This record gives sequence, structure tokens and C-alpha cells, in this order.
Amino acid sequence: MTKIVNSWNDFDPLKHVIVGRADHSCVPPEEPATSEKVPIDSPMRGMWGPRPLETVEKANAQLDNLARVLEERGVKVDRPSPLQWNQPVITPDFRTGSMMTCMPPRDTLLTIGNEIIEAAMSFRCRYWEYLAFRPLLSQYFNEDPEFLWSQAPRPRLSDKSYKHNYYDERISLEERLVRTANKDFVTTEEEILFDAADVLRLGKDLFIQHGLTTNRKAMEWFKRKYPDFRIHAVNFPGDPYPIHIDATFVPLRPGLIINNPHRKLPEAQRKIFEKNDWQIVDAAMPAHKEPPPLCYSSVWLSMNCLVLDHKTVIVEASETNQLEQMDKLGMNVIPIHFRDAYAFGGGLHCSTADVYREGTCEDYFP
Ligand code: ABU
Repeated sequence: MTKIVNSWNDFDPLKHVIVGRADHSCVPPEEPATSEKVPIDSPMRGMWGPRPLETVEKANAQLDNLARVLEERGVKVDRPSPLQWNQPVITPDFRTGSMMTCMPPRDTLLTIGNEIIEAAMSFRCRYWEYLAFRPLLSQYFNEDPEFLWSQAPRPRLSDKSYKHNYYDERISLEERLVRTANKDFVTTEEEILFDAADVLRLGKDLFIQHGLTTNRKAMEWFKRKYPDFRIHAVNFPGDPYPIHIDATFVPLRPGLIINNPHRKLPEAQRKIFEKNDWQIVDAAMPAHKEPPPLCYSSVWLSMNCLVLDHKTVIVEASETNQLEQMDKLGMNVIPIHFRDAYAFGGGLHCSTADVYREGTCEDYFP
């Protein structure tokens, strides 16, 4: 019996990780939560169904390459077991035409110390996504006597969980920004909702983004679940589509974090970092003007890097500005091609979920 699960942050030496798979991925039908994220003039509006096979193969080739690079550096890599995602999701509370994917694992699984929590995600199409990870979690449970396997309260995702007619009209970018600043998002406070990728783990402190995929009730759940932790609700008023914190505020090592310069870090949080002598550096500008086709994420996947230890980081190979900045910040940079995977749910950090990093629960902000 050995210790398999342990991770308290995103920068201590990575020893064991899950890397997603793109097999059978679908563009899901519109639903209250996703129509929110798809811009009204996007070609993805109104279309759904299996993603073109050629794009799935290209994404898988890059995911496999990521797994290979990690293994070459001594990191153990596990892979999920994709379902046939083109099946409908039917519960007593809703019906939607298909599932989505088991990319990216970072949205579904949250590792805090020796615990992995299956998140309470707000997309109906992602309702069963955790099943792709069950064989792995079951194996960890059998092999690691200290592993805590948890699931946040399963949301019902009934109509009560969303504000309806919320974006029926064409909404300008300015209006979206006003709504973000007012913390006015598509989900209601009917039940606990969060994506794991909205949670930034820094030892005893969890910085949780309140946005399109995570609500206030989730913050309250985290406060009660972890009474010895400090839970910080963060809202980035410069982000018109606030979904996941890992292309906004990305720690590289203790004392250093890069910050999306368009997404205005609130003063209250800035003070916490500065008071404890952390350096907050504006991330380099993305090298691309647009995300790849059929991609839900923004060009800021440029900063969605995977930190292997306090000195080593994997960055997308075409993100030349980000590569250069990491080098200047004293990191050894491993560039790998990954843009073909972006459309399947995100960048290098999104596409992985921590199982084991060395290190313990530190208090970085005493
Ligand atoms: N899953 C990260 C996406 C963040 C962004 O679109 O900027």
C-alpha cells in the first residue's frame, strides 16, 4: 500500500498526473449554461454533434505527446476511459441531446491534499463526465489507504439553476463586462455549482473564481468543508466570459504568479499577495489573435501552462511571447505543440489533473 494522491498547489514537483483524451468528443447542444459561453456570432452557435474525426485524431496526437514528454521526465501518467459522448443525458430534471468529452480533466477533478473531489459542474452535457475517471479513482482507492474519494453534492441542474432569457438579446461586450463586475451570472444560487478549474490551490488558501461556472453557494460549501482553510471568492471584472481561473491567475512557484493583464485582479486579492512579498507579473500577450476553430476558450490559453516544479514549465510551442517571458522569469521552458487540443476544452493545465506532487500544505499568506 502506497501513498498515491497528494497535491496542494500547482507548482511543487509533479510526479503523477492524469492527461485527458479527446475520443468521441462532441460539440454539445445549446443549454442554459453553454449558450452563455458561446458568443452570439460564433459558428458554434446552433451546431452540435460529434466533432470531426480528423480534429479528434490531431488532438489525441498532441495529448499523447504531452503524456510522452511527461513520462520521459519521470512523471507517471494515467489516462481516462472515454464514454460514447454522443448519447443524450436524461434525468428527472432535464434532457439534453448529447454529452461533451472527458477533456479537460482539470474541470472535473479537484485534488486537495489526499482528496480528489468530483466537481458539481453546471453544464448539463457534462453531467456524467466524472464516469470517465471512475476506473482511475477506484484504482487509487484500492491502492492508497489514505486517499479520500469525494463527490460534491450532485446538482440537479433543473430550470431553477439558471436565469432564463438571460442572454436572449444580443449583448454587447460592455454589457457583459458590467454583468461580470456586478457578479451577475447565468447560474442562480439554487444549488452548489462549481468547476474544479475555478479553484486555485495555494496550500491553506483556495482562491475561487465566481463566474459563469461557479456560484456563491459553492464558496460557502468550500468554507464549511475546509474550516481550517482560507476561502477567497475572486471576481475578475475585466473578463467578459469568466470561466476557470487558470488562464487568468497562474502561480509559477512560491512567491511568483502571472496575472492576465486584461482581467484586472481586484485590489483585495492583490494586497494579500503583495503583503506576503509575492511578485505579481502581467502575463505576456498571446501570440494568436483568435482561438482555433470550434474552441470554447480565449486566446489566453497562452498562459495556461503546466508547471512541473519550481523551475520547469511546459508552454504551448507557438506562444512565443509567453515562452520568452517564462525564460526571463528564470523558468526552464519545455515548448510543446498543443493548439490542436485547445478546442477540446483548453490548454496544458486544463488538459491535466494532479494526482501527486511532492510537498505539504504550506501557509503562504500567514
Ligand atoms: N478553461 C480555461 C478557459 C479560460 C479562457 O477561456 O480564458
